[in-house]
Amino acid sequence: MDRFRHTTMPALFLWLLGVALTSGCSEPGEIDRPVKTAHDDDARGLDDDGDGGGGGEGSGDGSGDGDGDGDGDGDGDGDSGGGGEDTPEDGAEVVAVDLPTTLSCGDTYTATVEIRNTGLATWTRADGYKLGGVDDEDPLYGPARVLLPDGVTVEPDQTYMFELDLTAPMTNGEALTDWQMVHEGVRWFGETVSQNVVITCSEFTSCDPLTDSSVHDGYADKDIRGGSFSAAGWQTTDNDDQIRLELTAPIAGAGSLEIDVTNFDPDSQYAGEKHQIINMYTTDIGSQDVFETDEAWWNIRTGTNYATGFKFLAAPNGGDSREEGRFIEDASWDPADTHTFRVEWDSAEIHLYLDGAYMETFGYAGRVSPLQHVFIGKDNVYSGQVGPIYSDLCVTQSF
Ligand SMILES: [Ca+2]
Repeated sequence: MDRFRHTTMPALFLWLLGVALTSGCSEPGEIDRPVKTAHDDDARGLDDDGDGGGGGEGSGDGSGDGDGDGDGDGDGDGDSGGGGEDTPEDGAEVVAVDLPTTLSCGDTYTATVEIRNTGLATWTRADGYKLGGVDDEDPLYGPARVLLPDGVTVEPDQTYMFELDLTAPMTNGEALTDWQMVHEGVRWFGETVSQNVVITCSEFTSCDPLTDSSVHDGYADKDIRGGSFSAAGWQTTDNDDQIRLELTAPIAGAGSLEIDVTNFDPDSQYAGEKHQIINMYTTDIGSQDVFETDEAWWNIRTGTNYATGFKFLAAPNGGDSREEGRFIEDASWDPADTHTFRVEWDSAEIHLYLDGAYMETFGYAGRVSPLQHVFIGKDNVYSGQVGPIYSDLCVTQSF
């Protein structure tokens, strides 16, 4: 849950300390920055008419072409101005800002930017007035456009407070979020507000007791194929049964997976030479199709080939990179016992533990693809083992 906690900073200090206001004062700057929208190409020629907005009414109408593509209307305003007025058609000044200076990985912060309309035109959604991400991108806000609600009009000298949910990526670093008013397809205008946001990631663990079908924090998807849930966990009842969990964020760096297994009985449950019962992969393919790719994975494999033991396999980068080893082939597994499998990895090595005891280390360097998909019961290479009950899955991402 930690990763969902907001890191907040007082709005006022952001305004005083961190927020850089740039661009013109008396004459809101017209920045000849391409506006990459469907309306862009047709309207670019209008950039010239900024000072020409002498006739208030006429130019107001002209702005309507932010919706459409006819730039003929707009050009009509172009050189006809010169009414002695300095007030531009489109003008804006920043009144108040609440942008975060720090965010934790994955956190969302509802930021606000309040803008005053210092131009002659009235802002509406239909006329294409928006708060725009400078350079048509924002690392914390995908669309790079914040729209006015339908029906809202911002008359000259009125202010409007835009709200935008900024979400930090799942990597350490810094992100520049910067915003300016845009008359879509016509021009960018007014003051720019910008803030460099420091993003810090701390270790977090995403757990699923595997007692029902719900998707838990930290997971984006839970694909259940067969088996049965109970308070004890999820049990395979057929050798096709599988749960595939997709982590919300791929684990590019260090991490671990831990899971409990009960009712594990090699003597009665092995139905084939090989079953891969606990696995992680980069993608949801989970089969040998990934051997020729740069995928990373690891497997816990059981089956008649391994007597009462199991095999551990780990590949940092495609099939040729895998290492594997056999373990405890003389084990006696009391089905009433609960066994804990734990796999830990970092950028150099991957380690296996069983019931808290260290078992093995393989090299895991050269991994270019992150681990994101967990397969329980079986992957898509071999059939599953019928009978084990899996519970208390926890995946930890470190940074
Ligand atoms: Ca930007």
